Amino acid sequence: MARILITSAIPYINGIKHLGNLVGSQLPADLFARYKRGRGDEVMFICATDEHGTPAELAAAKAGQPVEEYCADMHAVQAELARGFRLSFDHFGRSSSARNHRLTQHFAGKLDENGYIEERLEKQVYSNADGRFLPDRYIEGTCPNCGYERARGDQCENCTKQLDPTDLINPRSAISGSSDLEVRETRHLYLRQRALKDKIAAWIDQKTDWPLLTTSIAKKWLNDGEGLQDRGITRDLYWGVPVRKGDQPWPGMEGKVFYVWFDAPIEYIAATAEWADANGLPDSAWQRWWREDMGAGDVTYYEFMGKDNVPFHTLSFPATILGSGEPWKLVDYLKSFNYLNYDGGQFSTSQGRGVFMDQALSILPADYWRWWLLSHAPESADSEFTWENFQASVNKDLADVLGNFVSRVTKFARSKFGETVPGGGAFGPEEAALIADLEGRLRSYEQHMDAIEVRKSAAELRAIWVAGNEYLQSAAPWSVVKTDPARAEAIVRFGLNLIRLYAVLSRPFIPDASAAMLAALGVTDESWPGTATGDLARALDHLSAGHGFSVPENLFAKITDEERADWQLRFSGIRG
Ligand code: B3M
Ligand code: ZN
Repeated sequence: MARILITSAIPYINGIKHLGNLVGSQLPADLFARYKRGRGDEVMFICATDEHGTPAELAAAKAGQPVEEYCADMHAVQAELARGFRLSFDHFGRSSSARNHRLTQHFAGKLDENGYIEERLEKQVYSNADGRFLPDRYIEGTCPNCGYERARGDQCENCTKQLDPTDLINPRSAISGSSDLEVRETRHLYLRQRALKDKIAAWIDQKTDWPLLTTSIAKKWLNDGEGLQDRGITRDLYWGVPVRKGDQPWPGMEGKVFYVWFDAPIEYIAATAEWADANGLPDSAWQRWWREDMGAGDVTYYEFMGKDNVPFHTLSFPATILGSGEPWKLVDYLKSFNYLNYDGGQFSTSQGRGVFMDQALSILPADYWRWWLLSHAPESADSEFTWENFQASVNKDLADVLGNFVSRVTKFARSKFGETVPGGGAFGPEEAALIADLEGRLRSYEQHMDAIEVRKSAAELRAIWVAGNEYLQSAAPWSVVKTDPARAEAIVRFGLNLIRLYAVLSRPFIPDASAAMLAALGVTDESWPGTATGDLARALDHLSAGHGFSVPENLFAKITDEERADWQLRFSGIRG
């Protein structure tokens, strides 16, 4: 039994995520976690909310809530949506947890001890009216290049020129609108990533099996232009992990917090500790996943994320771990995704464009979305959600292929032989031929799943469903029953066994439908077929004569043209 650690990028707290976010990390991570559990591996699947930073503070202010309260509420909302999508996290933590505070401070202390932290004096804009330093993008003013009046301190959106806040004409705070600004000096801690460059480069060079998308991004940031830069890891904010050296104060850093991207990946570890705490387990229970000296030597660690998060996970987080000099687990395989677009444009959280997780579940069950999103995952390139394509895939793959197979087999069986598995006849050459075909398909399905080739896995699973339909069509029990009822019983028995196999194999993609299929068959044995000769044939001879079953309620309803048109209109604009 292998030990598999899986983390999904942790969604930011400042709002409900859209389907593009979902398919870029949490959903494929869940697919993989369910698959590995199905194969009998020991899995630890971790996610959390990413709660610190200015966007959280601003979202809370906009909601008129204290930031602690806002984050607690939004965490509950996101946790509920994760349950709605059947995301099977072992723990869904919070980066604002006490565990993450302590671990983040611990890492910073170790990095300092090892000489990887440097203090720098900087100049930054301070807003007297807001009583705080302003990050560059929260300063607005007129662009010196094009005259656009709402240019941001880091860049003009209109002419794309990169700016410094001091370049702006009539600068003002984007928070309060106040122009009572001044430049003040402030001290910050920098992580000396350049000093760790060789170690990081050597580590990345070993990762010859990583997806091209991952390594190309990592190498670009490592080598292009000026290459890997030292990184400021503190901020003058209220909301975050207070800057401390382990459990000691950090002189000169009073009132400052760590940068959100410094503490966020550490939360993968902290959330596993939160899992142990929540289950009343000792530290050794989470440490055996994360500490090489505590048993994590045989753990294989997989990370899932969108492409924009790759530099932080291939350079910054490894810099934190390597620089600590402690035997923490580094990622073994990093699966990254391109973007999912929405109906001719981009999904956008700030503009409310697209379908968001709560809206999706309000119109259709999770499986419909899971199937479409995973079978169209943006792996080799960006992909696009259109309502036409969604309707076509759901209707074809789920309703016409899988749903129809289950319904035809169970309804025919009930009408001819009642609601128990018929025992007559024997399996013959047609069943043997299908088993041989499925044997090959199953091996390739497993290979694609092991390699986290999400689209290829979905295509192979669909082919496995199609093979069952073709078998049924050619075995034609509805004709055979007239001349050779015993043979028809054998076909029906084989068909019912196929439903069980499909439930097991489809579970990572469509867990609810899979559970409904197993419940209809009255079976609890969900074990994945073995890979030895004869194992698949045995798995398809599982249900014996006399075993009761029922016809499941329509597994998948087709999406009608009216529904599609209605949703297309409802989700065409901007979310209010
Ligand atoms: N929260 C970015 C995002 O929400 C960020 C991921 C953190 S992973 C440690 O897309
Ligand atoms: Zn401009």
